[in-house]
Amino acid sequence: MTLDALVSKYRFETEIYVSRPTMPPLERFHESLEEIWRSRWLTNGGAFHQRFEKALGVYLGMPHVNLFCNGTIALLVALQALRVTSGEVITTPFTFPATPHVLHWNEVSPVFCDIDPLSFNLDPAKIESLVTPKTVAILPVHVFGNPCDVDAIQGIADKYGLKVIYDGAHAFGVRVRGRSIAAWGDMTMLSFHATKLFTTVEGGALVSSSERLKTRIDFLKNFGIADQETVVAPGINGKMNELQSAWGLLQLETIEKEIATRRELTELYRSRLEGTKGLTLGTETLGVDRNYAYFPVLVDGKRFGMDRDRLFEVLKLFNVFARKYFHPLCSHFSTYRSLPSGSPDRLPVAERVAREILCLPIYGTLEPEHVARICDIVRSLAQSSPAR
Ligand code: T4K
Repeated sequence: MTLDALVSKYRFETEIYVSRPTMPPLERFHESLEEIWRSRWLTNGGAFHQRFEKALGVYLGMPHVNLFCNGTIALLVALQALRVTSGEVITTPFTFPATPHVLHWNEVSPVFCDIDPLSFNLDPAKIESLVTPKTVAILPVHVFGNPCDVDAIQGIADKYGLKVIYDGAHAFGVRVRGRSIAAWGDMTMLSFHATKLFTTVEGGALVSSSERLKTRIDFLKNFGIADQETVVAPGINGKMNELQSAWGLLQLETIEKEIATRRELTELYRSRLEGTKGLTLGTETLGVDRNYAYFPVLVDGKRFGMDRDRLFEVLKLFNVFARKYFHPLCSHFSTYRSLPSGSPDRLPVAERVAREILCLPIYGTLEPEHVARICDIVRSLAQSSPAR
């Protein structure tokens, strides 16, 4: 079949995006808004903020949570709280720009480390050779919600006395051996951006097991203010407001259903795409409760019949807007290009994954028939490699 014939057979009427936010029931949010209107309390640790922070800690099974206006500011503050403000930090180039940028803003030099070809996370076997006397911390990312090798990373951190701050922007609700993913490392950042599995429109959190850190972060995210006449640290404004917190409380009621729905969609994708020549699908890891936040595939252009960039463009003709998370690598950005650790020959796996990765649409309101149709499109393109 020609590409035109395939397009007229399978094209979606409306755009299918990589992600769509889960909205709370409007009438329930309206009730929260009425409460906010009555109280006229909009931010600065109001009643909804207090309730959400507590409820989130209970959901995660973690004692200390600090809510934030977004994940990036949360990560920025995490480094300040742990006094990671000079030297070098080992991190991944296969991530969203926020990860290395918070290091840059804290005057820390990122040292890029290559990734594992299956999990797309920092390869622990390659971390140790990058440790120098200047190294102060490791900043790994649980990419697409796949847990990093937390035991190996902690082993290296303990050996060299390094802090570990996890960028868990994608990892909401993930559990490893029955415990929240946020139980590992000195601190974990979660993002609640609109495109995330769990959202508060914009928003984020820091999660730790330390009461001392929780208190310090509470100061740092509120200008360092201890009381009306005392400022104890050079803080910033990182506060989550009451509307976001009310939204978050409602999201907690539906998050398990959202994860279950995405799991079903993931299984459908897998059953329909398994065995497609040139496509590599992710795998399940023993002992991990996943969150199914993303559905990434690797496209081997030669075997599939067209490369990732062509597939990305052709899918748009069908109204399917997949995303190349994360291409280009952060090590290619002008700010980091001159770093020796960012040289492509030192990051062969990350370079290949960034060339081949494609995230297909997944979200709770995506219909199973839509997933089936996306799979039909991808399989037809693979089989026929049609010319227009
Ligand atoms: N670390 C990592 C590893 C991250 O991935 C991120 C954020 C962060 C740190 C920083 O956390 P935050 O400071 O953001 O809390 C999106 C998000 O903006 C970003 O939060 C996220 N990672 C990244 C993976 O994805 P874009 O540039 O792809 O967003 P955008 O606007 O193109 O949205 C993607 C699709 O989602 C759209 O095509 C349609 C749909 N969409 C989007 C929005 C904003 C909606 O349906 N509704 C919406 O309101 O970055």
